[in-house]
Amino acid sequence: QQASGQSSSKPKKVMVIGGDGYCGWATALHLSNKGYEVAIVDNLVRRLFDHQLGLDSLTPIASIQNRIRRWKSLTGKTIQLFIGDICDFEFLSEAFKSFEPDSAVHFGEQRSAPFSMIDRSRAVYTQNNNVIGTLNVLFAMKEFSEECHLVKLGTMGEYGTPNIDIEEGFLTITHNGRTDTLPYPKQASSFYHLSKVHDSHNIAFTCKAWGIRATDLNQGVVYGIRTDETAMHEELSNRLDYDGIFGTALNRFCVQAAVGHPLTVYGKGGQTRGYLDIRDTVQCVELAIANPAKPGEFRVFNQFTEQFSVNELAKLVTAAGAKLGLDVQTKSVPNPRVEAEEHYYNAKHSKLSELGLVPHLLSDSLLDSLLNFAVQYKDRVDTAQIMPSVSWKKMGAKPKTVSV
Ligand code: NAD
Ligand code: USQ
Repeated sequence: QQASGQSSSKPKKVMVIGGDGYCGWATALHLSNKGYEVAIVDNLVRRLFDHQLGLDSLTPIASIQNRIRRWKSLTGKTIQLFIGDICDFEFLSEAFKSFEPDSAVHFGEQRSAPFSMIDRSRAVYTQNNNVIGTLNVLFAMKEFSEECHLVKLGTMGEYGTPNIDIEEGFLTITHNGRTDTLPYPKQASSFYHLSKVHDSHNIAFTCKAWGIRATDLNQGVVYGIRTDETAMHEELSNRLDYDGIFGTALNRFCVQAAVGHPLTVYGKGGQTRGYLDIRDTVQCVELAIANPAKPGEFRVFNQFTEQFSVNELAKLVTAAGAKLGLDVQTKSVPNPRVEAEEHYYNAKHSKLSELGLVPHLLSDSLLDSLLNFAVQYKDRVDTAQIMPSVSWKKMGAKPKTVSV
């Protein structure tokens, strides 16, 4: 098992698509630190969404250029930067030809379920951006980097919440006396989550048809803020979303606790998902790169470390808050989504552990540090952004504008 980009004579080259985002920035720095030669590809559209919707990260974030300059001045390591849209095939082709990646890690998608459910145009944007972007990456690999390994961020939400155990990508079924191993059934519950299902099908097909090598990382909900590298300097700081559109469950609850807002449990709160620390996101991606899929192989890893229901998360944050002297309340909010609120959930996640993942489990100390971080930046919180504003049932074709 190759542990770092430096162990062969020439450093391995990794293209991090979406490298200015939450998971991508932490991963780009981690891989650069481990000796990989890294290039970030990003069109900065995530920063544009913030401007358009009046949102902001809890933490102040430097421009991508300043981030990369700071990294170079601290470590002497260069990260190349390609600013552009992967839906523009000419741009993507030039980036592939110029950088010649050994691996492409693809984080570069519209990743919010609520964003994809705002209105028709956001639903169409999400599926267009995600499905066409991924198709372009597959074509660029076929044309210019046939040996390149695609590490694609999928989501646990592709599986939905079936009443049987969730396997890692494939299910062996016996039907009318015959047995086959087939893709695990997909039951996504937003236009965003569905875009990932479409991506998975396109990737699986091109592995078969063209011999592409790919790993689909079905990631759970990510929490946390600091990694060893982003903690090195405030200009390397990662973003942390807490708003009702881009904020995810545990990160939101910690910020809510810090500002004295009741924790927003949607509906009955039995919604159970897989979760992982952002320090494990970067570790999992590194493991996938260091142990690539074979030509023609379509691998699926379930990338999370623990399962929690929303009620369990609320209890954990309440207890951690009490230790810091915070009086944390919880409020059941009418669920803006259409999803099961009480259900069976047992998802396998052994393949990354078999490759050597040593997880950072959600502990009291971690919750304390996340909460402390939220308290440190609480003056930056716009409490008007906390309540959910996007309804799965009420979305329509009419463009939704945001009023102040
Ligand atoms: P993010 O929105 O913070 O980052 C995505 C980045 O991709 C942004 O910098 C954006 O500008 C860029 N991007 C989007 N479309 C692009 C395009 N067409 N061309 C070039 N760049 C583009 O999201 P994130 O939280 O870092 O998530 C990264 C990936 O991981 C996504 O694919 C997401 O679906 C997946 N994921 C995230 C989580 C989570 O909890 N954050 C959980 C599971 C899976
Ligand atoms: N939830 C609440 N209260 C909140 C926020 C969320 O009860 O304030 C509930 C939601 O209803 C849902 C669950 O918590 O049942 C998770 O919601 P989320 O917003 O944390 O996560 P989700 O919308 O599923 O999306 C996030 C990322 C996405 C990624 C996905 C992984 O934004 O990119 O694909 O997590 S997974 O959930 O495994 O599909």
